[in-house]
Amino acid sequence: MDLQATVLRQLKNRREGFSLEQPFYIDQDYFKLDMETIWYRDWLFVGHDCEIPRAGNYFTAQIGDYPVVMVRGKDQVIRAFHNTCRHRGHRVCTQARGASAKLVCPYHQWTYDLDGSLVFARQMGETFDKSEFGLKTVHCESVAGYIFICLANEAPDFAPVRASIEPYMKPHRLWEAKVAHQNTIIEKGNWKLVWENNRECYHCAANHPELCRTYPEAPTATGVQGAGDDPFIAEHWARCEAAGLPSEFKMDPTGQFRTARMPLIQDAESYTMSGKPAVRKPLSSEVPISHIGTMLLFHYPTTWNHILGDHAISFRVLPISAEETAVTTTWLVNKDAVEGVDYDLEELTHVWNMTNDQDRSIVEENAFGIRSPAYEPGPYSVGHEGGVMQFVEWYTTFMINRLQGDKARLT
Ligand code: 3BY
Ligand code: FES
Ligand code: FE
Repeated sequence: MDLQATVLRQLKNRREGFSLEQPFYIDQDYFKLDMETIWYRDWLFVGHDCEIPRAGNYFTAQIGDYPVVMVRGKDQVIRAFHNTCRHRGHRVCTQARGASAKLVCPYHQWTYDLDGSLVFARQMGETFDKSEFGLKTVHCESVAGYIFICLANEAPDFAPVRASIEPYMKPHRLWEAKVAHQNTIIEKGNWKLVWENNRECYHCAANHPELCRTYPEAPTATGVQGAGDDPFIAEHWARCEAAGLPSEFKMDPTGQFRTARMPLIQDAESYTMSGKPAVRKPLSSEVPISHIGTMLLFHYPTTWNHILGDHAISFRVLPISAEETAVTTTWLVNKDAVEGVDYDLEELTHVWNMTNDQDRSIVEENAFGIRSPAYEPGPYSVGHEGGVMQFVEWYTTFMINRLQGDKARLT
């Protein structure tokens, strides 16, 4: 039986409000289908402009089977390329990041300009035409300090993403921030389990003592109902919007991305144990007030974010296999903030390092239980897990639309 037809049937007959069936979380072929249908075709957040502040700075990423490299050109434009040499395919950039006037393949030193064009290939004969062998480009867009790429030949329209993210993110000036810290953890669970766990705070009180000092566990903060009837959130939005900071909950009609500025608990300003700012210099000079809470930005399938007054934290999800996912966390601060003077790195990173580790353990135990032949889809809490239901709904609809579209094209 053809896999696509099976998956389509399972998704269409899915019991609404329930978790997915087992193979969606553990099966290699289902994973491959996720990669081909979502990851190789849609926009993915890969990193920040400020990770490559100067011409020749680059960083690499592995998206399923595709090694890619993002590089800032002499014209300051950020471009993305397939990181596979046009000679015999060696990875051109073998490090996680670096700086170089040209990109030189270590195998036989074919040399590419920062715009991807091949400028040097030793002794390839008179008739060799360098212009035919530039690095293959990957669609690349930078918005308010966030770099998105798309591996498809034809990328979906990026304009709606830009229009939604830009006004919310711009006041925070993240394109000129500084990376204070970055780490990557591997969670032994399917990428959808990482997301499902992230999309609810039903688990927070019992699992995240550090985060719960400042982040509200109420579903209004994490879910998709916006302010609900919470006057505290409505007041927060009114105050922030009056100060020129777009804040109201806004979700794209497809459900793929959304923004909202949520208040933290009581007087908390930052994700520290005390709730006080971890960084003495505010993140952005364009934010005129304090106590702005956390700007939440979600874009499926790669990123969730918290932007605070004193720092920002981005999270990048990249699947490794059916049961392994890499989560990269980046802490951004004002570019002039000095470690040890304006902030203490341990204080800045403590809460989310703890929270990430707790979430990793949850995801891994969840994956363990799902591997059991006794597992069957279970019901989400409507009150607390609306965000998870929305994620699964997005996944299901997206897969059905794409798989049906592909079928229509083939017949
Ligand atoms: O990163 C987050 O925002 C989510 C929300 C609640 C739990 N989790 C850590
Ligand atoms: Fe890159 Fe030979 S494979 S130079
Ligand atoms: Fe959590």
